[in-house]
Amino acid sequence: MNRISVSIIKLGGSVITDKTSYRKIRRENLSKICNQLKNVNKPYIVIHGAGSFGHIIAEKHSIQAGFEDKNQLDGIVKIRQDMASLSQEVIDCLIENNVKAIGFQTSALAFMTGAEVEYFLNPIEKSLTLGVCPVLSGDVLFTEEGGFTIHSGDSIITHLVKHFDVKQVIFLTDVDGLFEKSDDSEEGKLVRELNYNEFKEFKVEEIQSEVIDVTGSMKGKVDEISTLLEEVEQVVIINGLIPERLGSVLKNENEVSTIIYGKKST
Ligand code: IP8
Repeated sequence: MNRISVSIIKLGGSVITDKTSYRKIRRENLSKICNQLKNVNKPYIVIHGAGSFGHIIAEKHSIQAGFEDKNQLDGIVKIRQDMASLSQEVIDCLIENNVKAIGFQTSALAFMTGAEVEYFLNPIEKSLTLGVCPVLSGDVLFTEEGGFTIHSGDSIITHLVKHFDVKQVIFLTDVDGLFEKSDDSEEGKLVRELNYNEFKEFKVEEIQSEVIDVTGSMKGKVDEISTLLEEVEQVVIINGLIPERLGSVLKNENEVSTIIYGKKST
């Protein structure tokens, strides 16, 4: 079977929302990011994180623990409502920038049984072949055993790379890339490039953060990237608070970032 070649752009929750303030969008930054996507003429999927539209309520109602009591249902209803409005903001902004974007509700396309997430990807595949950009987000998934669980945007990517021929995954985060501890300074040093084997040995320096993230911030991301590298040619981590960097990466220009090469590129 011929797999569709595609790139994936993950808009981290911290670059499109203020994670410390419930339901607060970083509107100006979102708009600048969407502007960078204006004239991209290769197929790509946009996935966005939940930021303060998901993580705050998820933690309050212990959604990641699965169903424990009926009070949690108010939590999942609220998260779905909030995520729908965040996704709509992202989609509207993309459309304003001439991107033919259509939103897909992740929890309506996927269901979890045991550790396996089963997706119905035909609509995504068809939209890509027609030249439409699918937009998905982290979500609360229904599950066979636990009732429900949090499914992060990064986990969606891990699944999509098995189905599509993903050339490049670009993560927009609130830092310049991956940092490693250096002996001669207190601050970590930005790592510009890593190959597959170097990444396996890499110990990320977690930047301390006060914000609530039920899916595990940079450490969680590093674990997901590890899996992605089995399939993907290249993973790029950039600072999405400096949106022009996205434009440069899309044009293959040298930019402040961390580039990690996948197994197939070794
Ligand atoms: O922000 C989390 O997705 P992420 C999804 O990509 C929810 O980790 C609903 C908290």
